[in-house]
Amino acid sequence: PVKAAADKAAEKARAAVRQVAGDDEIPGRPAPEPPSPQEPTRPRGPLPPKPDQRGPKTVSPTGEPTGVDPAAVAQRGERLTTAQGLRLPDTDHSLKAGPRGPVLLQDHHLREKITHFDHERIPERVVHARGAAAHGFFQGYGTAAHLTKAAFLGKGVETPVFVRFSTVLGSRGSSDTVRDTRGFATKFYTGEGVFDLVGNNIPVFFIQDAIKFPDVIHAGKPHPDREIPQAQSAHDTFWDFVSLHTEATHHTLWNMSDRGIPRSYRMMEGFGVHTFRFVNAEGATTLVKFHWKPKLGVHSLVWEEAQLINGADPDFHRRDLADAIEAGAHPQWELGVQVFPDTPEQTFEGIDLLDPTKIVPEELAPVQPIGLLTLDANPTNYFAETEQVAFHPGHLVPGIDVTDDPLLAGRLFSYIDTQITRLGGPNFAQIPVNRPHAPVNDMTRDGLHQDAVHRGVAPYRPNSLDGGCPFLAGPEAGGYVEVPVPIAESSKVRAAPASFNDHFSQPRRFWLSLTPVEQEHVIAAYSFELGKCYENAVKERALRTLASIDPRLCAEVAKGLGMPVPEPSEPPASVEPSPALSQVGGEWPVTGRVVGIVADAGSDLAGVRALRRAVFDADMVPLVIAPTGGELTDGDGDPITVQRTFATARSVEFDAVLLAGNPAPGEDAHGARDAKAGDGGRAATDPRVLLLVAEAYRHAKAVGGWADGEEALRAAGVTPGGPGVVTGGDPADVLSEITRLLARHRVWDRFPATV
Ligand code: HDE
Repeated sequence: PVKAAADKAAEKARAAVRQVAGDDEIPGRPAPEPPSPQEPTRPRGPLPPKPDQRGPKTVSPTGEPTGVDPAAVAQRGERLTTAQGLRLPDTDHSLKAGPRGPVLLQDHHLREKITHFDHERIPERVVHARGAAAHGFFQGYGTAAHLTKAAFLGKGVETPVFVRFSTVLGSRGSSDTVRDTRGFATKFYTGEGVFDLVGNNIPVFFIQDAIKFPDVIHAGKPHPDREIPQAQSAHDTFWDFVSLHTEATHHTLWNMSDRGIPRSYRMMEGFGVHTFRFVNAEGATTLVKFHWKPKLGVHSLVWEEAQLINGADPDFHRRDLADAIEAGAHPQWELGVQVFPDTPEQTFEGIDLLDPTKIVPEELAPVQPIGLLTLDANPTNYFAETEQVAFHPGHLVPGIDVTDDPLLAGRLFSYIDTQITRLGGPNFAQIPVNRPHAPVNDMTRDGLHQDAVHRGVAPYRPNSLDGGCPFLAGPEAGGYVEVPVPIAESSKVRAAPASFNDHFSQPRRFWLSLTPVEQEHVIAAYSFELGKCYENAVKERALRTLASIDPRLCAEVAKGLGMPVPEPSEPPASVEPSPALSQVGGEWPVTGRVVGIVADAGSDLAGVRALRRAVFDADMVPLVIAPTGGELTDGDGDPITVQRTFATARSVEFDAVLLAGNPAPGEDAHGARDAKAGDGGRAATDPRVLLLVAEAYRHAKAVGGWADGEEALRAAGVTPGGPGVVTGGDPADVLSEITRLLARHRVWDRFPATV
């Protein structure tokens, strides 16, 4: 009877197909004349599912946006259940033969719970393992409309995005503020499909050809024998590789500059690195380089600060991003493009646009703003979103195409491959964070972790059984057509163009574009990193590459290493600086800057209250630091909540530090106060406060105080009236000067310092 029912159902289904297709014949059966049915020519939806094909009601069909909240799949109802929805009375005890007896194999809940746990981890990304991400939206300005038909760049078009920032070398659990390149990957969920801009905070790359990627990464990752050091380039194998492989010189110099230690993800530039190709509605093409410009300016840590943070708060960047978004200080970047004519040479002012170790100075090709990115929501679940997001430079939309940059070509191959390993199969586009918001109607089927219950019987083309669907889309229907770029006649070779041999002119330009303070930091960084190497041959070779960048850079680093100054491998090139490459100069919004206010029970708490309000009014974050946790009270106004204690605060957390004064110096205000907290010590003499102030000063941060707050400044060795040291009687005046200083990020005149 089962078979009879199945046959009947199959016959019914065939009849339904015949009815819908308007055709009596089924392919695969002996066909009378005329032969197989013609492919339908007019679009029509796929056949309705037959009763025997209907799967369970699915929550995530690929295709049309479902509006189904993925959270509902994870957690529904108020009772604890198994993964199958069975309600549970107990999840704390294994099923045993008596309270002291052996655990029974039949405990299916124990097995499910532990087995799932055993499989909770997935392989971390081979590079960019440590990241932090946020949701947001992108608004096109329409200013690129004459260059590209990409709809999401149209005027006023708003597109949801997900952005993941990352370090490159470290493992998932490594520290945020290591010296490294940062990833800046953006997923645009456009109406025409997903567009991924998978960029970095450094505009050039170590290698010119993807085939060398395993080499550079093997050299940068920890040594394979002991697996140290973690998340950094200060070791022999990295310097061995980059000194032998001089095309890495430019990227390495950027890493050794302040760009290698950003203050915040919110204060980083982003770059597409490769040259891309825009295509407009008429089919005309231009070559472009993508830039993200942060509204808060480009700012960095100083090296000692970065190292301290790695211990004090390894999640510094992650926390900073999440806190800012939660506080409503939504970070923004303007997307811009440098535009170059699409000539057969693919060069601009002599610079090879296919060489990813080269930039085009902004003075030669200004960055033209084309849209605005705002990050306004933190992920709900780190694993589901930040970990499982899958970027790929080959996720493109009509209007944006790739070029023949050999590094990009390899990436187009690599990213999809890595996702298959990392995310356990080819269906990673069905993971909620990766789902396109445009309708998906592909013909891929099955595979591990298939979430969709596909309808129809014909996932192939051409077909007649599913009405010929899905239908192809020409350019007029939004189809993606590769630009028919002519290929120069040539022969098959393993070779690079001659222009790729210039490895030093651009590093020299970068060096010459930095201010003296920034150059000091570069010298200190090379001295530190090479100082961590053991092999003299490696250090000597690295010094030779520095000699080809600049004799002073080389001499200063050689001095730090206690080594002779070598001859350059080639004489320094004659190039013009590009002032746009310097981070020093200019004033920027102070939004989200953290102002530490040190106070104790005897301080001018009315002043602290007013100061906190003023800091908030300036869109900054006040954090009160007191001897102990709890509240500071003086009986006059609201109690002041203590956010940091002398034990938990470290200077690196603050952009500026202010010391609240005692309103009546000389008197024993402490005794007179109703102090519930903060009785644990005196700010002016506590060694932890003195360290806080001394470090903030050494790191060229604005510091100050009012009333007798000066006492602690002096005790910390900081002279009131010195650069960036603000004192006065009125906290409001002190704050307004501090705010002015913060707009410039650091008190630059305090350098050069030994940091
Ligand atoms: Fe990547 N890169 N990459 N890369 N890359 C990955 O993909 C790779 C390169 C970049 O937050 C991996 O999903 C090759 C340049 C970012 O998830 C992997 C080559 C640039 C991210 C991979 C490069 C980048 C990655 C590891 C040389 C700047 C993190 C996990 C041909 C333009 C994305 C993954 C995220 C991640 C391969 C070079 C940026 C293995 C083969 C140049 C921001 O597929």
